[in-house]
Order: sequence, then C-alpha cells, then structure tokens
Amino acid sequence: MKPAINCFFVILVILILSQSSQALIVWDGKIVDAWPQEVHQVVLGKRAASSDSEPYGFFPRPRDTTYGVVMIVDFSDQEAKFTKEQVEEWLNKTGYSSTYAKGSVHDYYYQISNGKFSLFNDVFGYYRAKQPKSYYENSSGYEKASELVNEMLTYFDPVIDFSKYDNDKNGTTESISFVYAGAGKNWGKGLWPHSGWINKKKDGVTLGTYNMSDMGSGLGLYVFCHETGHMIFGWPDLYWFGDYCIMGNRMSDNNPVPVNDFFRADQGWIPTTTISVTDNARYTVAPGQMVYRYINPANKKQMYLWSFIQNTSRYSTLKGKGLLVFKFDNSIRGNSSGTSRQLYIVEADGNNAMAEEQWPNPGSAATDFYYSTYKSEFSSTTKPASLWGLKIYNISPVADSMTFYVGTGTVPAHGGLCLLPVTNASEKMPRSLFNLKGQRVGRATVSESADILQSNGFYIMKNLQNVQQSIIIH
Ligand SMILES: [Ca+2]
Ligand SMILES: [Ca+2]
Ligand SMILES: [Ca+2]
Ligand SMILES: [Zn+2]
Repeated sequence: MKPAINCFFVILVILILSQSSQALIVWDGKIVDAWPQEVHQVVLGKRAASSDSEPYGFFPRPRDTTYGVVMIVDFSDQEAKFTKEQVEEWLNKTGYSSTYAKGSVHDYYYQISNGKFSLFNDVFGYYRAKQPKSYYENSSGYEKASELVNEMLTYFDPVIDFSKYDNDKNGTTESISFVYAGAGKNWGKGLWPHSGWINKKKDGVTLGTYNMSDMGSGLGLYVFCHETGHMIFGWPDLYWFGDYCIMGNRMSDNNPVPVNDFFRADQGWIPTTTISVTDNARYTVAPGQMVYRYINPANKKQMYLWSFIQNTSRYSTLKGKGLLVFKFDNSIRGNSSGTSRQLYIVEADGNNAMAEEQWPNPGSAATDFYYSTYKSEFSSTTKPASLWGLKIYNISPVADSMTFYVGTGTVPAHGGLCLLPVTNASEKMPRSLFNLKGQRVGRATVSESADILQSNGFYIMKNLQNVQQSIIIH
C-alpha cells in the first residue's frame, strides 16, 4: 500500500473479539488476516534484530517498560460495578488475584516475558457516556464505538497528556485503551471488544492503535491481554492454532495461556539456540528455559522452532506436554486459512486437526507433543515429515527436563555436556558457560558430584546445577 495512509485515509482497523470464537481484523473496511506491514513499520515502530541472541524482529517491539492510558466509562443504563481503584489494581497491582484474574494485566505480561516487559496503565475516569449503553450497542458495525471513542477523547483530552504514551518518542502512541462497564452484547458490532487505530493528533502526537475492552462481570485477564497483544505488539489472531497461545482460542478468562514461544522469542523474552545444518548435538532443556530454531538454509523467512512445554501454571489448560514444534513462514501474512498459516503447530500425531478447524476445536491434544514412548523423532522420514534437513531424534520422556538430539551425523561421546573455560578447578561457581563458538550461553553451579573432563582447554562438565541454559555442544 502507500505511505499516504497515515495522513489521508481514515483507516479503520478493527479487531473483534468473540466470546467463544476469534477476532477479526478489518482494514479499510475489509477483513484481513493480520495488521498490514505499514502498521508495523509506521505506527508500531519496528526494531530490527541484529544477531542470533537478539530478538528476531519480525513483530514490533515496544520499550521494555511501556506506559499506557486507560479511560473508563459507564452508562445511565449500565452503572460502574468496579471502582477506579479496583480497575487500577486489576491492571497494575503485583500479585493481584481474584476469581476472574490470576495476577494483574501487568503480572501476566511480566511473567510471560520473564520479567523483560513491564506494562503500566494510568487510569482516568469514570466518564458517564452521553447516551445509554443500549444506544451504542444498537449499531450495524463499529460506528457507535467510534462515536464513544470520540466522546471520550474530547472529554479526557484536557486532563490527559497523550504524549506521555508515545513511549519510544517516534511520534505515535503505543497503548490507549477504552474500558467500559458491563459486557459486550453483540459479536462484531456495537461495543464488542476490539482493537483499532485512532489516527488523530493530540498533544503533539498521533494517537495510534487502541483497544476497547469490557469489564464484564469480573475483571478478567484474557480480553484485555489479548487486545493488548494486537495493540502493542501487532500480533495477529492465531486462527487454526488451537489453545496454544493467548492470541489463539480463549480457553480461560482468569488464567489465559502465555503468548506462544515463537512470539516470545521474537521479542527476546526467552533465549534462542539456533541449530545450523551441520550441528550434531544433544541438548537438555527445562520447561520455558530455551527455544531452539532451525532456519531454512535457502530462505531465512522460514523456520522451525521448538521448546519444552509443561501443562502447569499458565499452561494448565493444555491437554499435553513435551516438545512442541512450531513452523513459521514470514512470507505469509497472518493465519487466513488452515492451509495458509504464518505460524502453526506441527502436530506430532500428524492428523493436522488444527488445520481443519479455525476454532474453538481442536483446542489441544496430548498427541500434538513429541516425547519418548509416543513420538521420539521429527525428521524427513517421519510422519509428519520435517523440511530443509532438520532432524530431531532420541527425544526423551517428559520429566523435569527433556533431552533430544539434532543433526544427521554422529554426536560425539561427550555430547550433552556444557563447557567451562579452564581456569581453576576449585573455583566457586556459578560461572559462565560458553559454547564452542565462544558465545556465552549461560551460567552454572558445579555440584559435588560434577563430572569433570578436561579437553582442548575446556572443562567439560556433567551434572551441573542451576544451569539456566543447558547448551549442549560438540
Ligand atoms: Ca491532552
Ligand atoms: Ca511511539
Ligand atoms: Ca493433532
Ligand atoms: Zn483478536
């Protein structure tokens, strides 16, 4: 499209969230599967990746600490059930807990980002809308939602300095939310929760993406966190993705699953080990500790990524555990059909059930995961088969950690070990771990029973404790 969009078009980008279903993105009046690239580049302020250990840079990256503004509204026929202080706690309070939310919105993003992303929302209101809620709900599309947005911007402009919410000072805000009393009534119209783009100038900045969420009967986590995913990070809805991401199906309101590990790695929230074509190695990994990726040698936009997922904590709604394999193809925009998906789960059972149904079924299955006694290999000769020469094999059973091998050649006998540079064997740990390329890959503490071999100027160690990143080398 064209750069003129910012100035001349009133762009309607609407993401609609449904109770038991998925949302829509409407761009310039038409349903699309993902934010157009312009939104990433112009509005959301894309930052590119510079090396393997850095974020990938496929999606927009906000500042590590981001401030948003939340304007709250109620109506003559739907009075506020929660105080402004309760709304502030739901959004920001550390350790917040209610029937409707395990943790605050801040807690959710802080946890799933491994403490790398902090979102704080300043709350203003209440504003009493000019019309009853029934008026705004009686709308053929989102025109009445826009009317309410305009009302609220006019009302709050004198007391809000919107330039505070242009966190990276690129001229456009990152996080503007409108949260209303009561619940959304009609899917895809009226005040149904959605995200969009305001595209108006106030206080010297352009008001960019926004989210409109409902308070519902409790103050739940799913809707606001999901809409925040669209608004701040530019993530698309993950149709045909099951329950494996908060941008996918809505399994739980009070304890939604995390953002998937591909999006997390893309933000730099979880470290990545990149496996190259010639690597033959064994890796041991604990849940949530590391993701592994294998890039198509012929096309850097395509890759496999895998990690160890345990169905506990934020993942407790999943029906299985083990290694979960993702496939990403950045030449595809969003997930527009079962056969056109930018990101999907390579289901270990090979039945491709997720490609068959958009939502809400199938949600998840134990047979989607790789683990010993079920499927211990993913390669060119398995079903499903891998592409581009990737071979993952000898995948262990699920335990506190999991082990797997990669490569089509022989893994040396000491494969599966970590390296420490030779200095002083009695030196107290923890110490840095390095791989053979000399890259620092983590820290470790040596236990009494650590098994130490000396080889080529390195100590090769087994039985390490507290290994944050157990990088296995050859
Ligand atoms: Ca102002
Ligand atoms: Ca900005
Ligand atoms: Ca399946
Ligand atoms: Zn959505």
